[in-house]
Amino acid sequence: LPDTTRLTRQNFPPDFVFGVATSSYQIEGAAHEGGRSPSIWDTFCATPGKVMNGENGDVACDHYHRLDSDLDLIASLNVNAYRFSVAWPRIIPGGRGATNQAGLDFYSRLVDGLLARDITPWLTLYHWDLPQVLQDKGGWPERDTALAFGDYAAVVAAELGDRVKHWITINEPWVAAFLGYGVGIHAPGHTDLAESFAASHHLLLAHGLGVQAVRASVPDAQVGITLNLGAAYPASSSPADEAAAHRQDGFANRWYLGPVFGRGYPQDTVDLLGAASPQAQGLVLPGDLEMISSPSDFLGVNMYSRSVVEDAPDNGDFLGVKQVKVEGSEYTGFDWEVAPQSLTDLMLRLQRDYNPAAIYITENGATYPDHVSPDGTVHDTARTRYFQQHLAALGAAITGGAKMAGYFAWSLMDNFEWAEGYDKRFGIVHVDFGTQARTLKASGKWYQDFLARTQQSKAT
Ligand code: GBH
Repeated sequence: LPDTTRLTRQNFPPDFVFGVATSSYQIEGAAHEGGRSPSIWDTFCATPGKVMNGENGDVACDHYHRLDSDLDLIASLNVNAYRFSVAWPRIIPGGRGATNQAGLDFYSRLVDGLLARDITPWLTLYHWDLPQVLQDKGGWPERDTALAFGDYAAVVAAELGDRVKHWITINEPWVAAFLGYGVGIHAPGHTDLAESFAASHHLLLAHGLGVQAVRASVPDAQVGITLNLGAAYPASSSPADEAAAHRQDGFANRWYLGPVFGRGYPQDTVDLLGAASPQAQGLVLPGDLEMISSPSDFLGVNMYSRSVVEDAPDNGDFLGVKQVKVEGSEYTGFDWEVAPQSLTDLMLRLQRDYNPAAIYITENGATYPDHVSPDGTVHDTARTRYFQQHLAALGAAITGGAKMAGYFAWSLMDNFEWAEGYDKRFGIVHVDFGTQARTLKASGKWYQDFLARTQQSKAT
């Protein structure tokens, strides 16, 4: 890797987009205001034992009430772009049907505020806050949920498409499907493998319907999906471990990349799933794969780590792999390995195998136990180093021929970290959840300076 500390904005193409990212339930709060109906995360948080310390997103960063000052905060970072998500239960509280003007107005103000500050809005339509009313009818394992998503996408596109030109349909279908319906550590907390693969098919179908809906009303839109991807490596060079890494790659990466890029589901993973596969369940209807592979303009990738696996044939699940810790590697607060070289590897592999028109890193970041010093700042040198190393790795991917077009740091500010509540902090801005005070961390200062040296046209 190049010397990471010397990295400047000049190491990246002039039109390369730099931003920060958030999501609705993680920052907005105002969960019971403005006509918003409950989402599956409100329900999940209210279920004892599901979220650390019984915490929830009722208040979160109170962003809903602090929009203007948060917009100024974003602008102070010198970013070109801001990635946020729209809360479906604010827009269509009934899941389907009537729209809620207060919800539309909030995002309209957000978008106008960004444009007024010369920041490009990047809108994610679904970052896990499914209206509870749709879960009551079965949620993502039901095909109807994908159809409802298409209608919702059309509403948001009609309302904001005159000003928003960058659209992400679904954030991380793997997480929504597998953690939500398979292992149950995310909402709605179900533990059924077949359900989780039904959900994954309908989330992908929703992506295709979303692409079509956005294109129909915003002809000049750029649309794509965001996948959480992580390169999979074998723990040893034994054929058994190599095969385990290939299975892991099928489950985590190829299962989503294949359909999105028009190759269908990977047969090796279909075979492993047996009766739990969407095919065996009879859920893949004629036309679905065409819809899912509707041409998109970019691939969004959330990258945090890699996986290193060994063969574990007796571990009792369909995959038969075991994640191993790598001796001598650094790990972040979630026990995720810091593996920047794997970002280069992953990007080059995506370009080679799928040839996307453009790739954006739509999330990358790290959690550490931050300590606030007496002067109120957080000297998070490990987080700064993490960003530097991953940006350098991105530079290497560009040099190697990957069509990298942008990078969004996760996250603008500390926020509600799902099942971990407020315990795990990913922000480049510290949030005191007692007072809601925002304080730039050292990593945020570094990013701000890195981008300031380089301010350029934000026309993209
Ligand atoms: C993102 O998900 C979310 O989009 C975002 O809302 C969230 O705040 C952020 O991450 C931080 O958690 O166990 O070492 O193999 C990321 C989800 C993280 C899931 C990495 C897979 C595997 C790492 N992914 N994880 S490892």
